[in-house]
Amino acid sequence: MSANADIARLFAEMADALELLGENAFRVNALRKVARTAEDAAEDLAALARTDVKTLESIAGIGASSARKIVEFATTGRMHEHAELLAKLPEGLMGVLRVPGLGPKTVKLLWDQGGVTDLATLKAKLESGALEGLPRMGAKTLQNIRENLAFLETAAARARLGDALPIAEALVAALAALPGVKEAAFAGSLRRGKETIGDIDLLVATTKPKPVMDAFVSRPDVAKVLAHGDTKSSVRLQSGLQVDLRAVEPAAWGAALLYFTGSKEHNVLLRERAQERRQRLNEYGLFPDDGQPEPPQERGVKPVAAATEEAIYKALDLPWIPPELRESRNGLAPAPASLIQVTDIRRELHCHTTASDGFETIESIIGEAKRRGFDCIAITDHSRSSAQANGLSEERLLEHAKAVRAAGKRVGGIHALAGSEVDILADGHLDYPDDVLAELDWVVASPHTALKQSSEAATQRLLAAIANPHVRVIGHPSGRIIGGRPGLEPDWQAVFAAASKARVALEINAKPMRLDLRDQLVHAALAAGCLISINTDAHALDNFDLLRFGVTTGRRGSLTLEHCVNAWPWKRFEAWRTSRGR
Ligand code: DGT
Ligand code: CA
Ligand code: CA
Ligand code: ZN
Repeated sequence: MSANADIARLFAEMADALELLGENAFRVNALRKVARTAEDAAEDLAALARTDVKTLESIAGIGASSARKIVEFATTGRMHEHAELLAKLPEGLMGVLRVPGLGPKTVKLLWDQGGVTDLATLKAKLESGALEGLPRMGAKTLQNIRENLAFLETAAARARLGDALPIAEALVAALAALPGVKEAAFAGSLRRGKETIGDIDLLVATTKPKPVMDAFVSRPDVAKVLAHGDTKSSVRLQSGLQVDLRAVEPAAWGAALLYFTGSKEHNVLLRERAQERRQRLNEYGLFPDDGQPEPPQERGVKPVAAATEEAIYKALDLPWIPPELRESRNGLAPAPASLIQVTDIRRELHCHTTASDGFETIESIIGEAKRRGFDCIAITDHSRSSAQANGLSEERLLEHAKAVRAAGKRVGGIHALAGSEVDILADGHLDYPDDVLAELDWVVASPHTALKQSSEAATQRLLAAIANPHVRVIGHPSGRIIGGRPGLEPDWQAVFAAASKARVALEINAKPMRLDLRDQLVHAALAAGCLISINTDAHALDNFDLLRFGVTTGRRGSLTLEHCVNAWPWKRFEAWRTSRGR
């Protein structure tokens, strides 16, 4: 999976570089096609490159020359053409492409005619007015670039949970397999499930840390060793992620895991609680406080608890607190009894097929939902205004609904709902008239365009969608892309009050680039009495694996089974689904 993502990134960067260099569009498009193919490929392309080049070459979109590049990457971890292409550009120019809304064409113009070579020169020239008067660079465009650059700066350098977690899991598995390693885990914001993480914090328990540190810093995916000590090391991976590794004594494992999981605010609250009870908590354990200034572990004081997190919380008269709830907004409150878990989810209520922009047939995606043990799947292809996503006309929609019901019967053993992800247009109207929506079993309504409208307009827009009696879920309510665009900023309290009253669920879209609603808003929505629906918005079969990111976001918002419509017993779900609009 993650090798495919690397391959996709390298090809996309080569396409961008060629475009910046003014190369012909055919080569650029061919490379982009390989990037998309690699991103969506179900099979591990690097593994295929090592074992079966013929099959690799025969995949649509990958020709002999691309296959050769993938083989080089699979065997050496490099792609020399990529390096050569990037060397032809000013070092920071590719970074300018990270500004939302700036594509290769515009960046080429800024470079050729405006002398922009990196983010710093872009910023300086925007401020000095040097870019005014360039072709296609009106005052409004320049102002947009300014705003997007500011957004990039605030979002800078943090990795998405969905990118970091698989990498951390692979690192933990590799560390756990080393001789003498008793425990290995990731900690920090990643363990708390934050939507973006600054760096990966890894922890191992071992009595012989040095060989573990040596093995860690000499991994092939390490681009730079930032620190290499006996119990502490830090590296930068080729993907750009920073990883910190600490080794601790097995007897202090729980105390270290607790400390390095954070949050800092949670640690402070725990230390204060320990102090009130004449105890001292640090990364080595919970100790009796004997008033001596020197750290207790250095004086051979025996800890009250240290080996597990559970033991430390218990010694502080607290239940174990799940990492997702160790944020300042929760204080030291215990987790709700039925905090949502991945295994609670019984159905997927938002997915796409080849009828719009998905990659799977109706039957194949229903089959996958069944294999995963779901009792129901709602097929929700895009509506007519989403032309770029091949949205369905009214006629196609009604045919499609028939096909969904027929496919559901053929697969059997699972409820297949014929639905739609209907666009909420900028003014709040839905993209199909009510009499068409009334023909469907299920309606998710989502904003896709006009995501920069005013807060007032956004509020009216979402309220109008909630008021429609056919709508059961508002999909990705803000439309934000993490690190990409901020999305709608309505009066959320007004939206939550209306959704709660109308019993319309708000979605947590589990796609790691969305996680929308975000955790704080889930928390606020629940406080207002809202229902929540967690969906992967699957476009491909392995997209169902993204569910855990949505569940983590729900947990961070204290979502319980009772408030999640995907977790309800079937009868309760059905009663709710059919309770309006018909
Ligand atoms: P990040 O990496 O910015 O997404 O956020 P964290 O929470 O992973 O922070 P990081 O990597 O700086 O440190 C990992 C954990 O280690 C942090 O959550 C709590 C603990 N920690 C680090 N420095 C301190 C500190 O100065 N005081 C306390 N109490 N805890 C700390
Ligand atoms: Ca961290
Ligand atoms: Ca760190
Ligand atoms: Zn959508």
